[in-house]
Amino acid sequence: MSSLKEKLASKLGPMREKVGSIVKGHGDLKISDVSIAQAYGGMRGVKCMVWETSALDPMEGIRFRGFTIPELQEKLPKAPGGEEPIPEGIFYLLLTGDLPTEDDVKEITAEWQKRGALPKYLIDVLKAIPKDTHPMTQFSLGILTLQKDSIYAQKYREGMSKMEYWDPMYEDVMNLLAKLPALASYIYRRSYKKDKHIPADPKLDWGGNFAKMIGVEDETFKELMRLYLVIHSDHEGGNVSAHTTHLVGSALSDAYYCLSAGMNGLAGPLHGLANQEVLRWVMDVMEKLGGVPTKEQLKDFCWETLNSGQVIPGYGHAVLRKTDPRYTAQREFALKHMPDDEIFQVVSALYEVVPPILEEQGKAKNPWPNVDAHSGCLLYHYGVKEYDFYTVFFGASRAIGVLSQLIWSRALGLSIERPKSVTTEWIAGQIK
Ligand code: HAX
Repeated sequence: MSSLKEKLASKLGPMREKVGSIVKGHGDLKISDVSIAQAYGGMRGVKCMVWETSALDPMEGIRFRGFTIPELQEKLPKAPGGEEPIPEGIFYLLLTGDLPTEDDVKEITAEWQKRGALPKYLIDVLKAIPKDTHPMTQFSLGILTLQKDSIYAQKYREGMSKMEYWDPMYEDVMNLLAKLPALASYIYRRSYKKDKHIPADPKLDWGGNFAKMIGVEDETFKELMRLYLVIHSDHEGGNVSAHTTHLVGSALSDAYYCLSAGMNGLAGPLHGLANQEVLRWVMDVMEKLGGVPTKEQLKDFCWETLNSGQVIPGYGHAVLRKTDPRYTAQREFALKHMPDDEIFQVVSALYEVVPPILEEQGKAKNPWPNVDAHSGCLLYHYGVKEYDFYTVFFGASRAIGVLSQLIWSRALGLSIERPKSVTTEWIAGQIK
C-alpha cells in the first residue's frame, strides 16, 4: 500500500466515529431554513450537504482544508527550481487534511506517472468524433469512455461491503487523475495542432508534464500550470461541478460517471465556461477598437453588453462578496511575469471599470471579478490561444477536489441524495 493510501486509511476510523456520534447525538439540530425565494432561486445559501475538503467564506474566499491560497503558495512543496505549489500537494492535503512533505508529493508524481498512459480504445473513441467538437464534450466523453476500467464498478458487481467502498474508489481516482493531463493534451493537440502529440517526460511533475504535453516549452508556463491547477481544484460543495459530481456519486456511481457528469456542469457559461467567454469578450472589444481600449471605451462596451441583456463574464458570484482570491493570485502572477501584456492591461482596466458599472446597474449582488475573469489572459500570453479549450484546464484541476471528496463521501457512507421537490401550487397553498 502506498503511504498516501495508508495515511488515508488511518484517518477513516476516527472520522467515521466522529460523524456517527454527531448524527446520533445531534441529528435533529437545525442548521438551515429554506424560504420560497431559495426554492426558486437555486437553493442559494441552503446548508444541506457535507463537503470536507474546502470551505468558502463570502468575504474571505476559499480555504482548502483551512489554508488560504497565499498559505498554500508558502507551505506546499514546489517543483525543483519552482516557486509555485504543485497539484500533487493540494491532492494530498485535500485527501488527508495534512500538509505533505517533499517525499509525499514525489510518491504521488511517481504513482500518477505509472498510471498515466491512455488506453488505445480511448484514442479510438476520440478519433471517431469530429475535431471541431467542443473540447469539453471531448473531455467529458473521454472520461466516460474510461469507465470500462472502473475497479469500483467491478468490485461492486462482485459484491463488497460498504466499509470497503473507499478502497476501489481511491484506485479509480488515482487512475483517472493520472490520465487527465494526457487526455486533455491529446484533445488539444488533435483539435488544434495537426494531431501531433508530445510524450510525457518521466522527470516532470503532473502540472509540468501537462504544460509540456500541451506543447508550451516556456518554464514559466509550467509554473503557471502548477498554480492554476492548484487554485481551481476545489470551491466547497455547492457549485455546479462539485455538486453534480457529488449527486451522481450518491447513487454509488463510480468516479468516471461522476466526474464526466461534473464536467458537463462545468461546461456551462455561468460556471467554468465563463473563462472562455471572458477572453472571447475581451478579444471582441480589442478587435472592434483596434487594440487596447481606453477606460471610457471599455465603459461603453460594458453598458452595451448589459443593455443587450447579457452578463459581463468573469464578474459576480453566487457566494463571494469581494474579489475572488483566485483572481488575485493570478493577477499577482501576471504582474510578476507579464506586466506589459496588452490583454492583461485590458483585464486590469476592466477591474477598475466593471465593479462601479455593476453597482450602478444595481442587479448583481457581487460586482467583483471571479476566477474566470483572469485565467484566459495568462494562458493566451504563453501561446494557448484557442480559448474554447480553457475550461478543460479548469476541469482537470477541479477533478482533484471533487474526486478527493468522492472518496470521503464513500468512506463516510453518505446517503443517496433525494431532496423533496414541491409544485408552485403547493407553495401557493402555504401562503396565508
Ligand atoms: N453581469 C450582469 N448581470 C449580472 C452579473 C454579471 N456579471 N452577475 C449577476 N448579474 C445579475 C444576474 O443575472 C441576476 O439578474 P436577474 O435578476 O435578471 O436574474 C442578478 O444580477 C442577481 O444575480 P446574483 O444574485 O448577483 O448572482 P447569482 O448568484 O444569481 O449568479 C453568477 C452568480 C456567477 C452566475 C452571475 O454573477 C453571473 O452570471 N456572472 C457572469 C458569469 C460568470 O462569470 N460565471 C462564473 C462564476 C464563477 C464560477 O463558477 N466559475 O467557474
